[in-house]
Amino acid sequence: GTIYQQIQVAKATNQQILAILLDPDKIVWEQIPDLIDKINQSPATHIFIGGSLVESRILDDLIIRIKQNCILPIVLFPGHPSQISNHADGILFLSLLSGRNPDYLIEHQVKAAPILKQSQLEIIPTAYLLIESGGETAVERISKTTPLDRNDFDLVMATALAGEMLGNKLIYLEAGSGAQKAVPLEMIQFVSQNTTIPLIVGGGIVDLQGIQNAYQSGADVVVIGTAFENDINFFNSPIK
Ligand code: 1GP
Repeated sequence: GTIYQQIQVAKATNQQILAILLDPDKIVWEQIPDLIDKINQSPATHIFIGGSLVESRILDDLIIRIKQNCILPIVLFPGHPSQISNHADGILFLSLLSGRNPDYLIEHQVKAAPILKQSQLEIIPTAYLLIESGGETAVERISKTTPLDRNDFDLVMATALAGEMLGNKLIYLEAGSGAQKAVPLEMIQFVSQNTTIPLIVGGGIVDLQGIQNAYQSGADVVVIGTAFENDINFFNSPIK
């Protein structure tokens, strides 16, 4: 089936989808064999690839290299239309609905659409919501948008609901890579109870307990970037 069907099945049967986010700019080429070994030994079900300032040639090379030794689906998580690679399996076609910058709401999508039309990538429209997380994150800086107040559950829920009504297939609650504070668990719960499409949660999750807490609160997909990047033995550590 498609990546999206897989996520839907997982949601319906309470299985946990775990994505490891790799930023091509932060990868040390010599360490890739080790990195792939650790990913293969981990509970990860998907690899997301993205970063703020990725060049497309590095992107292609990295995906080709990963696919030599890893069968997990590779999903692009782009910050810009230049970050598209036909070597991936799918792409989160993001619209940053938390912000009011037209570039990230529709302009980049208009630029990307003809390129995506020529590709074989599975396109997964995703309502992308940046939640305030205790300090400025790269998403906030680069998109020049204000994150949603982490205490304003009603506004976050209304934004997520609008995303669903617009026809998006996923909702992504994002604290931002390396966030000081992850998305509040009560917010995950509130949004998951009031929407029907699968929910992705990521940003600032630093331990295995944090991953479990997100699932228990209603996340269908959890994304881990920085914690694994900082320690490739992250998934071997026992739950504290
Ligand atoms: C960022 O949600 C992802 O877009 C993952 O964040 O790097 O903090 O795990 P971390």
